[in-house]
Amino acid sequence: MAGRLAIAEKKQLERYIQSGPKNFNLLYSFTRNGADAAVFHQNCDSKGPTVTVIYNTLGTVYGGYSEKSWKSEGGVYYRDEHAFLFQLQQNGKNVPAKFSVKKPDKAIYCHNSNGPVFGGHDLNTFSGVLPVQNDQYTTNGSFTFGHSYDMGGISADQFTNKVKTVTELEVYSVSDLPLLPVWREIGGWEQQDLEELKNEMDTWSPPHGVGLKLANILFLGPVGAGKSSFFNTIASIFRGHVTGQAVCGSAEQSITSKYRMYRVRGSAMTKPMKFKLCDTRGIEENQGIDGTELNYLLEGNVPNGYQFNPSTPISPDISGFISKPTLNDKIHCVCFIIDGSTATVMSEKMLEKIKSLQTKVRQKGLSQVVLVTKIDKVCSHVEEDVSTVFQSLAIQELVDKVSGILGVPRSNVLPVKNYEKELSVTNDVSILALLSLRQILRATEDFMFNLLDVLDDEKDSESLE
Ligand SMILES: Nc1nc2c(ncn2[C@@H]2O[C@H](COP(=O)(O)OP(=O)(O)OP(=O)(O)O)[C@@H](O)[C@H]2O)c(=O)[nH]1
Ligand SMILES: [Mg+2]
Repeated sequence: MAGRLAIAEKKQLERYIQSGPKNFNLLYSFTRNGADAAVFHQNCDSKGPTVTVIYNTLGTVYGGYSEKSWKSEGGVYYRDEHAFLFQLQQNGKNVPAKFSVKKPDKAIYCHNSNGPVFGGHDLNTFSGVLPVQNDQYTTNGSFTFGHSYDMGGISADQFTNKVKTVTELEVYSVSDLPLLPVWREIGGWEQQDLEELKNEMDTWSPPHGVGLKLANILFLGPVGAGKSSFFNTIASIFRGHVTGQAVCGSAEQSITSKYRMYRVRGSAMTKPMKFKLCDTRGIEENQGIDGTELNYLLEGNVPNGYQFNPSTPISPDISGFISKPTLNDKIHCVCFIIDGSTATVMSEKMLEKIKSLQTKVRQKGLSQVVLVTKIDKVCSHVEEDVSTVFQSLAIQELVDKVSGILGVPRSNVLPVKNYEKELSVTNDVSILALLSLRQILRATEDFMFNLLDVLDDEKDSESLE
């Protein structure tokens, strides 16, 4: 069981702990092990640095960190200059705050009949065994915030909403996150590797004989996943500087409102490459592209520049509807784009919607790949240095999970970091994006080779007649 702490919250705690990327391993939780101080000690004693996280019934998340081990004592304080209390959420909103220890001699208090206790006693979580009712625990602890920790003017009431009912208490051990041996081999991260990849994309064309001038690749994915940013990333690589040709941003509803079949080229003077990247409006739980609309997109009925309209779904009545699309108008590969920092906590409804779109894509015999974006938000190693991506345990686990959730082979689940805040292009970001594009084009070729087989079979049977 992974615990409730979200990826972004772990990263926030990592920043507070301040000594590089961390691994959080769940040792104990109320819901898994029961609210019992003896079990807390069995699971958490002598485990080194830990973080305790409390989730109250009003959506406030708070707790404490200490690098000193918990112990079953009769009541002993341990010194820790690096201990702190923290708040991550207040009433369901992200309000992160760190409260450093001011009396390090009293950083934590170990008693065999108590759960985690910070300070003397700023945060005394619980003692003995707590009953559970309707999945809630009423703690018997106490709060004397400000005694051993500097609360910066925050009152105990603000910290805890004055309630002692909690839905969960978790204790994670915290350790340095090492880099793994490379788990996915790629060429390299040098300028020469980048040039080779660029050249491969530049000279790519549909297989001879299939009757296609270029490939159409459709981007599909939830609002804000990074679809438009991925196009911008690819365009930036070939232009040599970061461009914002496709409008991106963050909003509850899709920023992209038009269907755009983008070409990629080095400059206005150079020839475009032989594929188009087709950007769509984001998928939402209750609106956005559905099965019928996807069908029109896949069949090539929708004109470039079509203005998506949530209240009027795509139909043959829309302006510019292509009623007799040729093979060159159709989509040849679908690329699902998913936000890596929220992929594992996607709502059931969103997941159902994506799966139903995937089924449609499979029924058409089209290839599909999954791009997992925002990997800089998933692993601090990657945030610092993108070329560590295939040595990151967090990214490896993410790829495995997304592959399982969406039923796509791991080789077609591709981690990417888009250009978003950068002003200039870098080899590592560009190479990772082009590796994904290469895999997308290979998947596109798979579909085209299948088409070629059909065409050849037809020719053979004609020649026999
Ligand atoms: N940190 C980080 N941010 C990213 C990444 N990719 C995209 N973003 C940010 O995520 C936000 C949404 O990106 P968009 O490209 O507009 O997402 P979209 O999928 O096109 O969204 P809609 O058009 O609204 O459906 C923007 O603020 C981007 O800057 C990434 O790899 N890392
Ligand atoms: Mg967009």
